[in-house]
Amino acid sequence: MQKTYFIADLHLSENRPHLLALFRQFMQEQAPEAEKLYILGDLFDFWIGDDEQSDLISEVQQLIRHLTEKGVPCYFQHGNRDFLIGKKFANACGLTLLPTYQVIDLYGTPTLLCHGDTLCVDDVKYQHYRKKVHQNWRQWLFLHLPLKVRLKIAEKIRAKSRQDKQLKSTEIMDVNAAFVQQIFTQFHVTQMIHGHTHRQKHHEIPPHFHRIVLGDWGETSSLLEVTPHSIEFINDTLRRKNG
Ligand code: LP5
Ligand code: MN
Repeated sequence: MQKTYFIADLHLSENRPHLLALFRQFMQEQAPEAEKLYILGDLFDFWIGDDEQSDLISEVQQLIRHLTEKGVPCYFQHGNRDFLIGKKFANACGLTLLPTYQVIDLYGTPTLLCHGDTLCVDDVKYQHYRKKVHQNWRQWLFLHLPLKVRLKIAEKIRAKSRQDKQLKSTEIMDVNAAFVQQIFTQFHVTQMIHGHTHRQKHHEIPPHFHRIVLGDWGETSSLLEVTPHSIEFINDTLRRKNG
């Protein structure tokens, strides 16, 4: 059967092996049946450069490589936590990097894909921070620092983000409806798929717009399965293997 999977916000980290187990299950059991897999950002909890190595990173790389070698193309958009994933990592697993906004033909429906953080324009503090960390010269400097220093800086940013988030309302951290409309118009689409806000839902916006929000991964996975005839969320738990 023709199907395409979309996932985002797995936030894989060494501290949460359950998430890696869910990802492994998905990549081995479901993803091989798809025509394409789109990862819309925040695959990792944070990323400080393609030169970092860990068992987690090697396994994720291997899982993606096995999929792409089987002939299932795999596409990646950067999230706000792993925007530093670069060509070295992508090439090692056969991943195609996409720009911040990408329009695809999804079984006849032009569909805009993005991580979702850029739609949250009311979160002024975040957008200001985002602009800075996306400057090429800043990223170049950061990536030339020793790994240990980069890790320290990332931890500082994470701590500050956690602290700031406690003071922000859920509305501020959600997408801005007017901005979403602007994006629909700008890209000439009536359908978009994004993650980031973790609020898994298919919003039908009159008269004919669809905004499909991917969920984050936790106790369960969060997949969006699209076929020529259906759009469905799937939330799987870890299936225990016998033996
Ligand atoms: O990710 P989530 O959902 O928890 O929160 C996001 C926004 N926060 C972030 C930060 C990431 O979580 C952590 C990223 C680690 C990156 C590592 C690489 C660093 C590379 C630097 C290259 C130059 O994205 C959060 C949003 C929320 O989504 C909802 O949309 O609100 O945004 C913030 O909280 C941002 C803060 O308000 C402002 C942060 C300023 C940080 C200043 C750092 C000072 C320390 C510098 C030390 C040298
Ligand atoms: Mn995110």
